[in-house]
Amino acid sequence: MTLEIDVLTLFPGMLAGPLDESIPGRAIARGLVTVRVRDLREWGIGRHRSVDDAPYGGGAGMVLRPEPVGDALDALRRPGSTAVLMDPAGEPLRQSIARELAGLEHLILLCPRYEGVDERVRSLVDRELSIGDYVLSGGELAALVVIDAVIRLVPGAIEEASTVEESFSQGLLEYPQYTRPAVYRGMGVPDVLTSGDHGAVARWRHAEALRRTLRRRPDLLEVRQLTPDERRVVDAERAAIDGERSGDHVGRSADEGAGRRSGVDPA
Ligand code: JBZ
Repeated sequence: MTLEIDVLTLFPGMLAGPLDESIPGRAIARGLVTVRVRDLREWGIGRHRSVDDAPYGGGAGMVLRPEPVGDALDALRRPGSTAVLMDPAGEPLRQSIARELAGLEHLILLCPRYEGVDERVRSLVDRELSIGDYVLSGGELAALVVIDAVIRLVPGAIEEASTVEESFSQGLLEYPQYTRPAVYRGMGVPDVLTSGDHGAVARWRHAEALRRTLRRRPDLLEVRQLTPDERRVVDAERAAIDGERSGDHVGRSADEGAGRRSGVDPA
């Protein structure tokens, strides 16, 4: 069964490139997913196919009118469709939502422009999603993020091995990856990776994923039940972190290069 996605946008050209390439491009070419990009202006009002108007009550900018959106949804919806409004006030996208969407048969992604949609449009959709807390000019890039996250989860879109590894490390950051050369600008490769001991490699990678997650995204560990082995790794790393903070630590740990140095966001 193929997942069908309709994207409603005033800028159809923004969608084409990214969907032609790489994993989405291949999944679409193989017929695992169908993506149709529809110009909202098809449902614009009057001779000028108008889609926006000034906000009641005044204020800067324009608002996406409800009628083109309502008519477009009426035209595209069928039993089993899920209509999603991309909006900064939507539910933050996460992997479990991507998994839900990947199991649907028909997804309609509505991409607003201007200052956003008329409030009454919210009652016409099934859910509202946001890809994160930064300001975008419109919903197209957000919809592309949703499409990419969803398409990878459609059976056959990526190598089965990748999804198995992903489920093993569910909710953790990735372990460090290395490839040739063995020494790059004086930096070597951890010995365990060239040891040929596959069990040791797997244990090291899992421990590294846990350590990195603890240092960079401790929030991810709070919602994760740890096995006794995992608990030992995390406790040891937490002790190491405490040692570094108390000032007896010299030099840099392997993982502090790019991360945040305090819990305070300077923005
Ligand atoms: C989104 C005007 O349309 C917009 C503007 C910002 C924006 C979206 C749509 S969707 N931000 C997000 O996913 O956070």
